[in-house]
Amino acid sequence: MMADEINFDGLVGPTHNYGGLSTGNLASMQNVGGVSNPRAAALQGIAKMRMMVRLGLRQGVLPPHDRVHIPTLRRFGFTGTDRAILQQAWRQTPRLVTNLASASAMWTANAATVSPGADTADRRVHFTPASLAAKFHRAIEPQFTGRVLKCMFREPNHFVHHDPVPVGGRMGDEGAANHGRLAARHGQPGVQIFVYGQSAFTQGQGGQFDARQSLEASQAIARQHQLDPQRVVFVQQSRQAVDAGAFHNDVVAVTNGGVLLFHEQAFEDPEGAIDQITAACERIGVGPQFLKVSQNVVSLADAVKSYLFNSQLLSMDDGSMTLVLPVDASENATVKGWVDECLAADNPVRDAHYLDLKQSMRNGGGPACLRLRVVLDGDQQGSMGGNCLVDEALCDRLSAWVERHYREQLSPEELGDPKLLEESRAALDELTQILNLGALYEFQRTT
Ligand code: SUG
Repeated sequence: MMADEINFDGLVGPTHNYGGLSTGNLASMQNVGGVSNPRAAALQGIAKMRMMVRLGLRQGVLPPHDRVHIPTLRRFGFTGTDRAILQQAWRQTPRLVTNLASASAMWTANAATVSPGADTADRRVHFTPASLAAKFHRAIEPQFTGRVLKCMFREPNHFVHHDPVPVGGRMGDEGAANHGRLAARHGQPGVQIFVYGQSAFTQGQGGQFDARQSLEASQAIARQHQLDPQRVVFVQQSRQAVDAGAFHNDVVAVTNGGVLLFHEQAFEDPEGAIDQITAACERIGVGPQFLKVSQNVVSLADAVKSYLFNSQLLSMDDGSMTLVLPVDASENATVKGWVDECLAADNPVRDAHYLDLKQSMRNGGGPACLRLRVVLDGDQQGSMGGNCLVDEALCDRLSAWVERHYREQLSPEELGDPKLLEESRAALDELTQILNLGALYEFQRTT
């Protein structure tokens, strides 16, 4: 089957800020309280999409969520007009408002787990929105994510939408950030790799930070996506990596084609993982290539700081692969040295591009966090709703839209400002017209 991988990037929302909401994510913890630049953040994201288009790759976009999320404040007992609710909540419980103001839906690697039709028993593309149960500010995302995905991928002959995996305790699911796939080509049968932190039923974590992904949630997704168990591998994240700040596996590993690029300390049992993946790949006639980066060359600390492994590894038309990395990776001499050597070595990676994504990086979001990979054949692409496939003209329109609506400075103290809420809604209202998504947001339906 001929199919393309389309990377759907999350458009950064107008309330992008540094709330310090993600324990275990070192960048988020270190940058708490800083002044953000939502306009620069959104433009950096659009520049990434534009670069992908210029590389000849397929690119999509997902809209931001509505923040501050007033419907959730209503569920916390606040009543009155939206403006009054925000003001009261800000006076009584500002930390709740900060959580409901996060633009965290930009990191669409956490939006869902997606299985291409080449891997599923019914040949349809399966989507499960991530529950994001581990962090309150993210646990409010799946409902709207599900709505967006259903709106864009609405043809039931092609697409299946599942509910998020049930939550409670440690039953968390973080979506594609803890999921990889190896296949000869995107449209051909693949091996899916689910990377989990621990069983949800394990007592205690035994480490400094909580792992977010549970084994049972990963298994549930493999089951409901109707994957062939012979082509599914469950691999445990290493405790060391989680404690070093790899709160998602995509901070220390990335897959593409037949390649798994990973840090030596990414997995609890690296040899066991390689054996299992190799055996599963043999069943589909794929010889996997393991690009293992040793801790003597790049330490876990440098991997987490530079986000080397949070690069996008992309297949080009000529059969080679390209890395899209954060500029932070080029600022670390050891990491840059590794990339240079990798490009010269005997493997498919031939090119590297470094991008300034500093606004997102300060919250622990690199290039791979900002994208959700969806493999679609021609018919599936043809049936998509909305105007969410990106070309240069759409990048121009989106940039102009950002320039019109977004602030250049935002500090967490300003999140209770009703003017910010109004500005954000005006921006999102116009965006639904640009992306042709209809009345997607609750505020468009109730007013
Ligand atoms: O869930 N940061 C996000 C970063 C997500 C990165 N995604 C992947 N690795 N795929 C998180 O920790 C910080 C928000 C704040 O502190 O204001 C935040 O949510």
